[in-house]
Amino acid sequence: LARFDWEDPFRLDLQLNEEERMLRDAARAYAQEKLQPRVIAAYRNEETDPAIFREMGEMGLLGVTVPEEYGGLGASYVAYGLVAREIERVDSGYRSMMSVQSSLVMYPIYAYGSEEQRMKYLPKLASGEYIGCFGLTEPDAGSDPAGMKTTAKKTANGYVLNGTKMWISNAPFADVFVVWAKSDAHGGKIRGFVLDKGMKGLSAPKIAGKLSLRASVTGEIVMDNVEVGEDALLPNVEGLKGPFGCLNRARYGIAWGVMGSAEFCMHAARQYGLDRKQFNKPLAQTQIFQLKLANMLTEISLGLQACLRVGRLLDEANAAPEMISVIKRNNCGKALEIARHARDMHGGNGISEEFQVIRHMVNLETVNTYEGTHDVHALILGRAVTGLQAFY
Ligand code: TGC
Ligand code: FAD
Repeated sequence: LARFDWEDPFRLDLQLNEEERMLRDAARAYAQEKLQPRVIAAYRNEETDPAIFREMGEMGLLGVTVPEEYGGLGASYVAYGLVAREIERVDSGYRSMMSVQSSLVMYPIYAYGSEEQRMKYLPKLASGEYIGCFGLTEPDAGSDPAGMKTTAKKTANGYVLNGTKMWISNAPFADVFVVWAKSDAHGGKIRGFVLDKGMKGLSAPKIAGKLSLRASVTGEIVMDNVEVGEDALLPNVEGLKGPFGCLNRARYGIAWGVMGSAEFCMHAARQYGLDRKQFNKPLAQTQIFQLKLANMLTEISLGLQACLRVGRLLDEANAAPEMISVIKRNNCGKALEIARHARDMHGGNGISEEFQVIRHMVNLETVNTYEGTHDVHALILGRAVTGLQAFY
């Protein structure tokens, strides 16, 4: 009879290649040895250590899928997903830092940039010497990015940018800003621009007081007549498909990442239930506790298999955005539910920072919202099923 391993129910490990396993193990070792010891204080104090980018860069964890000639590893999307899972096992905010840098900054510069832009930015983003951020959302344009107000006006030598981006991960300490604006020289179409820290009129104030994702810094991007040359324009994409091409990859990574967070919560709840006795027996020996663990195990194993399938299709350049909506939406929703149950299963201890489940739970509220809310992904899928769009 085949042996059942509750930590790897469908033997995901056997479905990976050697390179993927090695990268997963390196990411796990880094996350557990370097990130886990600092996360509780970082979260409590709402502090983000920018040195984390250098550390991740040294480990090869930034821009995993970007070709080696630009400083990446040229590894698979499955490998990228495995990295996200290991980092988010510690904290969604740390995964956020990694996925913004990899999917939302390095990917567009690689996919839409000129050779000069690639050479200028990618190796330093891969090493973590540069920190990047991605500005799409605005105060009045979140789920509906087509409603953005940021403009790029043509000048003799380039463009002048005006507008405000809101809720931007990494922005306060970013060196490189990938921002999206409506360009008058391109018929009002959305175009991408790469801005550098220190440009006149560019600032990125921190948004303080977040009660979720506190280990990852978030800010605004304020552009007040920022003058850039023609070389700041990403030449090879026009329209919303530019930012959405990046979001496809980041959303895919999130689907893996939240499974790491859910696994942490499940494992913590299991151990707590084995250790703690009430009514003269371990909590883990009660039917309701076991039902919750069985549900967690089921959702995590199904979620991971779905990620692997979509990852393989991405690696074959055969993944439709709707597939990514299925896994981003479902895995975030299930991870949030798992974290809420794990919090409850810890009783009073569940609200303490020491047991960590409440931090995962509160983080997952953000992850369920950003990169397309749970309901926005339902509408993307509803549109695919019916052929009718229900957004407007
Ligand atoms: P729609 O008419 O559907 O499409 C406009 C154009 O875009 C193309 N397109 C896509 N291309 C590639 N991939 C996709 N997933 C695409 N989805 C759409 C589409 O083909 C079309 O192209 P063209 O050439 O015909 O012009 O656009 P819409 O305005 O109706 O969009 C509706 C909706 C709701 C689907 C979309 O706006 C949406 O997804 N909203 C959610 C916004 C969002 O996800 N924001 C994320 C901001 S970044 C972030 O949160 C980072 S947090 C990261 C972290 O810290 O980890
Ligand atoms: P809204 O769009 O106002 O949505 C509010 C509610 O209305 C939601 O429940 C939504 O599902 C619902 N809703 C909206 N439209 C419809 C509809 N048509 N039908 C039914 N219900 C609808 N953005 C970036 O560009 N870069 C980043 O790096 C980044 N990082 C972030 C980090 C954090 C910590 C957070 C919280 C957000 C970040 N975001 C970032 C922004 C994020 O992508 C947006 O918050 C998200 O897309 C939702 O937009 P919104 O907040 O404006 O909410």
